[in-house]
Amino acid sequence: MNISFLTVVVLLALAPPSAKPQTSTSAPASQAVVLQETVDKVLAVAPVALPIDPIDMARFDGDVVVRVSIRSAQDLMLVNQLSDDMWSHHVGIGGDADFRMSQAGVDTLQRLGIPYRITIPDLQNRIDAEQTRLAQPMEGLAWFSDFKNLAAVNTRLDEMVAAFPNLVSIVNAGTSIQGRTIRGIRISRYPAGTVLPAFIFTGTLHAREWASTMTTMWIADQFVENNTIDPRIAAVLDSAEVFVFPVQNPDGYEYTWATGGNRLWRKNRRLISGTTYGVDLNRNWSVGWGGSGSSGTTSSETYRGTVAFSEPESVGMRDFVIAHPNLVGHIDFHSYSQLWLWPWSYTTTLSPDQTALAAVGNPMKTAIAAVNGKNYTAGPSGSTYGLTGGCIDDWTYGNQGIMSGTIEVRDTGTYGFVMPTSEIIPNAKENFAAAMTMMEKLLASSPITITLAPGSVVADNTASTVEIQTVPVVSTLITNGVRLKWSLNGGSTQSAVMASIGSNKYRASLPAISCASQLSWFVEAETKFIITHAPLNKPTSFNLTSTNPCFNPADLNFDGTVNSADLGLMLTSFGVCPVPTNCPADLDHNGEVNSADVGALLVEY
Ligand code: 0X9
Ligand code: ZN
Repeated sequence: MNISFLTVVVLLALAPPSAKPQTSTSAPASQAVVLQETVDKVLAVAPVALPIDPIDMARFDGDVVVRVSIRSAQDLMLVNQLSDDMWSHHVGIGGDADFRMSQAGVDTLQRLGIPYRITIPDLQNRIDAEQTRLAQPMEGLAWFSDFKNLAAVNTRLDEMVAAFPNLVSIVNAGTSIQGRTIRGIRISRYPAGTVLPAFIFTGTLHAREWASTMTTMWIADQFVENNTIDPRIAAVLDSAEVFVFPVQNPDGYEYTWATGGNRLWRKNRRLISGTTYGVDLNRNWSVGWGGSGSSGTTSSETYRGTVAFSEPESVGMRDFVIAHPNLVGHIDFHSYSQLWLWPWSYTTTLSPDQTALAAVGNPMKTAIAAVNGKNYTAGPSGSTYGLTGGCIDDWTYGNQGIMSGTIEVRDTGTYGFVMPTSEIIPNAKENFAAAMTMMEKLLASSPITITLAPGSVVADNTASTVEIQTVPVVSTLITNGVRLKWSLNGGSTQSAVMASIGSNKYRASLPAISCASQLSWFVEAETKFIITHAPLNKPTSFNLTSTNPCFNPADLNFDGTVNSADLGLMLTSFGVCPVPTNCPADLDHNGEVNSADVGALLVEY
């Protein structure tokens, strides 16, 4: 189990020759680049056969979790040789990271003088205690009193549908590599396909992160159970639909529960070769795929796969998201570390929407703290956490324009992945608050308020002017993003870009409508993250019905019908008789006033 400095020197000598040498004269920025390259290089080195426990082992007797202070690339390389299971994937020089390793590995840290602190001295005991507890009957206990396996999650989703069939329906995002359906629910008061903003909350991309399963299930549960009781939930459901996928990695999750499985499994369950399994489903997405913080080594916990979207689980989720272009917000829940990370995660460069992301992200952090006083660190992932290429949230944001990010839920390492049950509900509640805040902020970011030009939108037979004023809140409008939309007598929807007239005001015309016509219209304003409608974010319109009767030029007295009174009026105007009511309109004396009388009149004149 000893690792000598000679080994380190040999490993360094084996490093790819293309790696840039570190120079002491580099500017800080390029130093950071060199450090990152060194980190990547270290992680790219295939683990050498050291006598440490393989990750596939079902038991972890003698292993501890240790928080190591990574002072240099050499520290990182050494620790990576002592552990192939980094618990907090926060790889940064000058920071701390948690690793599972054997006691012998810890002794080596000690000998090498690398600062460390044992955070979980009795890992297997904790897993054993969890297994014993989970083996007890749970009937009669509240659902959130303990963690739940895949079957129980699925049953719960089905129960939600059964209890609220008009609100909840099952949706799915394809099939895992072992053939399990990736199941979720849709929560909405409106029929599927209704155009309104949507949110998606996802969990358990990493199998062992059980707290993320419970967090997403709690969000689903709150939205279903309290859909009318809680006014904030009711308000969101008035304007939006919500999707929840609690387990995106069903095979991996099942494996963390199964006899013969592994409580600490992270990846999916693709058989790669021999006894090597698994692709990291949070390194398999196309934005930043293959970048820093991912590995090309099949046995690595961050193995990215052979190509972006090589895995059916990521394909299924990708296709679900693509099929729902109305999605405006996404949170992918992980554990642990108490972080709220928004894009980008593949680069430290700030996203062009950093202002908007922070305008929603900082209140989310505040909302979390308001529940139980927990302080989550919030910020752009690349600089807050470290680089991780190929993650789901970079894709939902970068490819789909969805406001997204990753929440690492409780805790900060005292328990890690094996969390006591007493943490389930407090953790879920504070993260529900984060989700709620994202939804409310986005929905309230409606960039438009309506101010109609005086006297507009009432005239028959003349075009009507609609004038609105925008109030950008979260992000700015896209080009030609303010549009007037209408439909005449239920026909197809027409659209006109509203012209900017200054002072955040926009104007466009509705077509003239004549008698007995109906015009439905609304205004939409599109920003990067959301399309808002006026009136409201609902599938409703303003309606304009012609107030005038249909005009017939023969209806000379405008009473709505053409009759002898109109003919009398005509005769009067031609001077036939002075008073219309006494005028002998029955010119041919056949007993009725009709077109023959008009003919007689024309003959005479
Ligand atoms: O490494 C990961 O995938 C996440 N950490 S975890 O310990 N749950 O594995 C962090 C992802 C951070 N990057 C993004 N914001 N995507
Ligand atoms: Zn994770």
